[in-house]
Amino acid sequence: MIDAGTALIVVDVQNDFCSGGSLAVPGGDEIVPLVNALGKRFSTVVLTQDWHPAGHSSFASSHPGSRPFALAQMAYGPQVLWPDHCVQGSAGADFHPTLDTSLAQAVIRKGCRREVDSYSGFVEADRETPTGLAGYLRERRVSRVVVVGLATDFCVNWTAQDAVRNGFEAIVIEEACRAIDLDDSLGKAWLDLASLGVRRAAVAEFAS
Ligand code: VGL
Ligand code: ZN
Repeated sequence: MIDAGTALIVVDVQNDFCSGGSLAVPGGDEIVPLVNALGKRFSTVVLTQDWHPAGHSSFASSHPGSRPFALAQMAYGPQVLWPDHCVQGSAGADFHPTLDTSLAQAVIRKGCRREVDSYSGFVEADRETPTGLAGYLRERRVSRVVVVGLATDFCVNWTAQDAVRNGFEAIVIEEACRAIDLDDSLGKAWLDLASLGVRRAAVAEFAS
């Protein structure tokens, strides 16, 4: 086992981000065996679940005349508009069928409010509203998080960044993530992560 002060955070391994999903991340399904193997090595495993109400403000369909992947201005700043995805209670919002969810002690749902998105598992896009994840981890004496899942450049990126902003050491395992990569968002994500001190580690360090 990895030491008890280190938690695995599995970001948004949900049907809509996997093949056949409405916002499929290329190769998204490929990470599932690796994530399952990693999960067995951690005593704290948290899943995040993108969980939007129908008509969510991050959906292009909620902005007449806008197409998916365009940018919109929200009260909290620029927002990429997405195809409808991960609607609360829909099959697309379910975890991938082969993800071993029994390994997780907690599920953090995010993006639940119609008018505010949340890429981060810690704080919503208004940068004010916490999800409760930081408190959960602190109460369990976690000081370090290993982040895997979908998508590298959006929810994995923001979750790892906010882990650091909340005082946790953060590590991203690149092989256990897949990216969307819009306009070099992936390259920018790795630069931002590096500048915050997030380490990019190989899976061999944690799964054996
Ligand atoms: C995500 C776009 C919209 C993600 C979630 O999980 O990376 N990306 N909602
Ligand atoms: Zn979303």
